[in-house]
Amino acid sequence: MKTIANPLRRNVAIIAHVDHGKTTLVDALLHQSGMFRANERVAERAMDNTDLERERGITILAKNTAVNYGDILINIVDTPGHADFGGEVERVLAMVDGVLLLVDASEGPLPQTRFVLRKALERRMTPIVVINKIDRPDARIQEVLNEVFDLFIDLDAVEEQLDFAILYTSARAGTATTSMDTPGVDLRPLFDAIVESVPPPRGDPAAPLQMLVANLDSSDYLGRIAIGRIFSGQVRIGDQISVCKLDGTFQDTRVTKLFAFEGLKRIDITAAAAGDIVCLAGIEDITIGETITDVEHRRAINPIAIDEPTVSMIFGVNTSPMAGRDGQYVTSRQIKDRLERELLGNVSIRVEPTDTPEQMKVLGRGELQLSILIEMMRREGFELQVSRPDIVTKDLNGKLMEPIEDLIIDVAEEFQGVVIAAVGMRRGTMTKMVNHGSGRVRLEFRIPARGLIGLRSQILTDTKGTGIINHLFAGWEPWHGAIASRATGALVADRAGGATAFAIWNLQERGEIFIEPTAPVYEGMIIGENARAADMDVNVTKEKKQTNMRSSGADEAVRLIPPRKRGLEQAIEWINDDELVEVTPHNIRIRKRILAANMRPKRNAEL
Ligand SMILES: Nc1nc2c(ncn2[C@@H]2O[C@H](COP(=O)(O)OP(=O)(O)OP(=O)(O)O)[C@@H](O)[C@H]2O)c(=O)[nH]1
Ligand SMILES: [Mg+2]
Repeated sequence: MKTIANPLRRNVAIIAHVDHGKTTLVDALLHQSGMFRANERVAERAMDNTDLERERGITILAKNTAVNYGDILINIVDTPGHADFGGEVERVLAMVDGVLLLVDASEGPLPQTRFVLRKALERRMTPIVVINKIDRPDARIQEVLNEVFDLFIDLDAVEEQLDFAILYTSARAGTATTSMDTPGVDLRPLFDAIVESVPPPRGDPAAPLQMLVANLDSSDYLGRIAIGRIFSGQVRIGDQISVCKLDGTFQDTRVTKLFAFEGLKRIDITAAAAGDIVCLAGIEDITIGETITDVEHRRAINPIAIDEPTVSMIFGVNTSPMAGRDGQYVTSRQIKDRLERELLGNVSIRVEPTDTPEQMKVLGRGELQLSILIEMMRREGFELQVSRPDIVTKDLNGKLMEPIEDLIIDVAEEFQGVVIAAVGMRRGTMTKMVNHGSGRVRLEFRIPARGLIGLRSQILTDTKGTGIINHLFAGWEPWHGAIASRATGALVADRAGGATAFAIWNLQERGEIFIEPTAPVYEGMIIGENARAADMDVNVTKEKKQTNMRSSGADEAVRLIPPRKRGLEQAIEWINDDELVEVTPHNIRIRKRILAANMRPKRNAEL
C-alpha cells in the first residue's frame, strides 16, 4: 500500500443529478470556512462563473476550489449534474480520493445519480451520502435514503461501500446533521465527515514526480493552465519537467508558474507535493490526460477512460445568402480551428472530417452539450450552419446496433396519458410507473436514443412546462425500426425580401409563424410550421394592394399572433434531415438544405 502523502489534505468531488444542490453546497462550504470577509459580497452559486452557467442556472464545467477546516486543506471539485456533461465528472474523479453523493430529499435518486455513483464505485470510492434539501416541504427523507441503499446494491457496491456515512443537509440554509433527531446548525458535521471518511491522499513525495492533468483553464496573461493532481514526488518553480504527451512523445520544459486553489482564487505557490491539486501555467499545448513527470523518469499515468459520444451533428460553413452579415469568423478554417481548441478542454467531444472540408462532424454526449458549444461559438462571433442531431450507431457482427436510454418522466397525473402516447410514438416502452400520491406520477421507459431528439420540447409543450425529463444511456440494442419524424411540414419563403405584416397575417391561419414583420428572408428560409404534413412555398413579402383594403392597417397589425421565435435548442430539435439551422451571432434562422424551390424535392406525401 502506498504511503499517505499528506495527512492534512483531503481531495473530494461533489457529484449528483442535475439541480440537487451541489453548487449551492459549495457556496455554503466556502462561506463557513471563512473564505470570504464578513462584508464581502459573493454571488449566489459562485462557482457557476461563466455567462452560460449563470444564465441557465446549471453547471457546465467542473471546477476546483479549496477551503481550510482547522489545519486541513480540503480541495473540492464541483461537477455538473446534467447527463450531457457526464464526461466532466468522469475526468475529475481521477483527481480526488472521495466523493459527496448529493441526493435531493424529495426527488430521490435520478438517472444521473446512478451514473455518477457507478463511476465512483468503479473507482473503489466509498461516497459520503448527503441527503440535501431536507427543508423541502415535500421531502421524503427515509424513503429517499432507502432508495439510495437500493441503488448501491443494484450497482454491486461491495460491503465496505455500503457502510457509507450519511448526512442530512440544507445547502441553502448551510446546515448539516448526522441524525434527523438533532437539527443541524451549521456544516461542521459535513466537514467532520469529509475529514473522517475521505481518505487522505496516498503517494510518495520522495518518489519521482507524476502529475496527471485532469482539467484545463486559460488566461490572457498566462496562456494555458494545466490543473491536476500530483500522485507522487514534488514540483518546484524552476524545475525541469517533462510532459508525457498523449501521442507517446515527450516535451521537456521548465516550471515557471505554480498555483494552488484558495476559495475562488488561485494563489501563487513555490512548491507542491504528492496529494496536492495544483495548476501549472505556461506549458504550451498541454492537454487533459497527459502526465507531467521529472525529466529522468518519464512514466505516464494511464489516461482517463471516458464514455463514448452518442450524438452527432454536422457543423458547416454558413451557405445562406445572408452569410457573413454579422459574424466575424465564417470560414471552414476558422470553424475547424475553433473545434480543435474545444477538443483540448472538452474530453467528451470528438470531431471527425466529412467528405467535404466545408463540414465537420461533431460528436458529443447529447443535444444540450452540442448546442451549448454552438451557443458559445456564436457569442464569440462565429457563423455556422448545423444539421439535425443524429445518433451514433455501431455494427456488431453485421447487425446494426443503436443506443438505448432509460427515460424517466415526472408529470402531473392529468398529463400521464399524453406523455405515454408521445413516448410510444417514438418506440419507447414503459417499464415502471410510480405514484407517490402527491398528484404527480413517475413514468419510466426504455427508448431508442433517437426517440429522445425533440422529445423534451414536445413534452414541455404537452405538459404546459411542468414535465421533468431525465434519461441515461442504458446500452446497445439492435435497431428498433423507423421512428416518424416531425409530422408537420414547413412554410418556406419562395423569394428574398422583407416579410410584411400583411403576408404574415394571411399565412398565420396555415400554421405557426416564426418571424416578425420586416424580418429579412431568403428563398428556402423556413418562416413557419405548416399545420399540414407537406411543405408549402409561400410569399411572405407580399404587400397589401390598396384596392383590397377593407380595414385599417393598424387593425390588421393588432391581429398578428406574436411569432413563436425558436431559440437555438428548439430550432435544432425541430428540424428534419432536409433542413438546417443557420446560426450567427445575432440570428437563428431555419432553412431548407436546398434553397432553390425548383431544385428541392417536395415533401408532400401526407403521412
Ligand atoms: N429548498 C432547497 N433548495 C435548495 C437547496 N440546495 C439547493 N437548492 C436549490 O436547488 C437549485 C439547484 O441548485 P444548484 O446548487 O445549482 O444545483 P446543482 O446540483 O449545482 O445543479 P447542476 O450543477 O446544474 O447539476 C437552486 O435553485 C438552489 O437554490 C436546499 O438545501 N434546499
Ligand atoms: Mg452546479
